[in-house]
Amino acid sequence: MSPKPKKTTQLKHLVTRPELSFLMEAHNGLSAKIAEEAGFEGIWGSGLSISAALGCRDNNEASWTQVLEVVEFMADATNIPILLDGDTGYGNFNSMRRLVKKLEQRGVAGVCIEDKIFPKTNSFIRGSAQPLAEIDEFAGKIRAGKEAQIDADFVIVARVEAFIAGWGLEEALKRGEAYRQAGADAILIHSALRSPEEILAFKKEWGDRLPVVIVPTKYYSTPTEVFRDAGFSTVIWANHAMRSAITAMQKTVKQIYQDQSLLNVESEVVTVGEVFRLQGEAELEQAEKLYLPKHGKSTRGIVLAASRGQELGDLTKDKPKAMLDVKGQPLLSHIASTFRDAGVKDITVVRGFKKEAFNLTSLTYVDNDAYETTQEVVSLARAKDALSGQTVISYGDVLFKKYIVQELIETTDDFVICVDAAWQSSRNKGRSADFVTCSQPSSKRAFYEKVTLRDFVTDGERSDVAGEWMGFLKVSDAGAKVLKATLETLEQDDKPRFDGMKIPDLLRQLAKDGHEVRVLYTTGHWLDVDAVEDLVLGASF
Ligand code: SPV
Ligand code: MG
Repeated sequence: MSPKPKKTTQLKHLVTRPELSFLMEAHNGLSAKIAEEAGFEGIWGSGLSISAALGCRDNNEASWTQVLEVVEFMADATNIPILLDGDTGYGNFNSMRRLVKKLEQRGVAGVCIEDKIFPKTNSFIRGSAQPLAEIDEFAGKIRAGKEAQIDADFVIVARVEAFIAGWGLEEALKRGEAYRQAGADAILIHSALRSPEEILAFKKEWGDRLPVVIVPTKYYSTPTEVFRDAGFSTVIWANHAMRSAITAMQKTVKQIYQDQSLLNVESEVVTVGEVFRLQGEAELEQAEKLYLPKHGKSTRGIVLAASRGQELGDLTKDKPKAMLDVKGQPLLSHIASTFRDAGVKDITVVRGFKKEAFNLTSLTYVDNDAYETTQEVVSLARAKDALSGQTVISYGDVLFKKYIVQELIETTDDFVICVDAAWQSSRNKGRSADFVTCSQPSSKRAFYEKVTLRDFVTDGERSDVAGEWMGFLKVSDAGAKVLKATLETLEQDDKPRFDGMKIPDLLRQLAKDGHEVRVLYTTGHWLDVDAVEDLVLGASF
């Protein structure tokens, strides 16, 4: 398929081709798009409609640059040409030159100017009282416009208002001819009569000197065949998108006002889905896939929150540790929002003890109903469906800063854990914690080289301890597949062992199976909630 010609060339063709063409009024990006979707080949940027939509009169109350802004939105929203109703050109020949230049820059294919005096009044309001421009002055404006255009196909239509002002056929023809000689691409002959007699008389005398454009707003009952037979070039349906919008808006708004309810209007209006479609939402969704960084968006989160948290005594009698209040919100809610801030939106929580206490929405829940007789690995296995693509696994009782998750996401290794190198000052030092030995301790060198996990140890006093595991495991897409398969094998081969496994046991198993577990050193900025005072401390997160 050959590419569509530029908009100026399209408009020039519509106006000059022998076959009758139609321009549909639009007054903003949305109505322009609707006109295009209906099948129209071109748009009339109506001065009346644009001003009405802006809430002002068709008397150049909206400045020409404000009109320019509107018409730019229309041009951006569509692929068909726009002929702007440029009123009188908003000033003299110099204003016209600048107008043409700016319209070309903003993708508008042509402009129609009328031979009245700035500021103009709509032709249907006291038309006969409206002064017309001097012929020479107006012809000079056309010449200036034609000479200002850079694109040879930019269209300038000269609108003759002689009939509107009550000056008759002879004056209309005289003006049309002067404007033709000044270089206009077409003549728009306007009439406020209920019958087409004036425009038909004009066309008969005019012949084919230049294409003739008409606006049958007042003589709307004339069959279109009459225009076709008379050899007109273009029919402009000048204000019907704007008028139909008014009808619809008045009806809907009145109904809502009366009812104080949306019930009677919902089925009468388009869905918001249709609004999104017209706005091109689908294209944006595709583009996001192409251009947005993948890591955050496509990373899932799994939070293991099945255990009660016995160590907290009566506090966890009726709800699990993950649902205990920290600064007015459950611990889990803090965890979820940190995940989300880091770009992890799809979060699955494994519930167990008092699962009915989990009342946070927009999280996916899966259950480990055997939470009393099983350990963390079984809980993780219950979230197997969520284990696809890059995934960050954490506990439901650990608070942390978002950069920790972001750093995990940015690594490409298949298995990555976070280790706190400042474990000497950890609150967990005297408690049972998961200390690790690694391929090398945290140091400047470790920043540049890959550090891997050797083993988990419980004795924090050992000289080879490199830090404390913070409870995070990130798996890559490939890592998630390995992990899933490992969970399945473990469950099948040795169910009692499987039931008793904690995440460090699983990591050991992975290492035993020959998978490298990468270590990311950080210092602090996380909190394992194991005691009442931790809940108070958590408020600073
Ligand atoms: C417009 O649509 O703004 C026009 C056509 O200029 S008319 O309102 O008929 O004058
Ligand atoms: Mg107008």
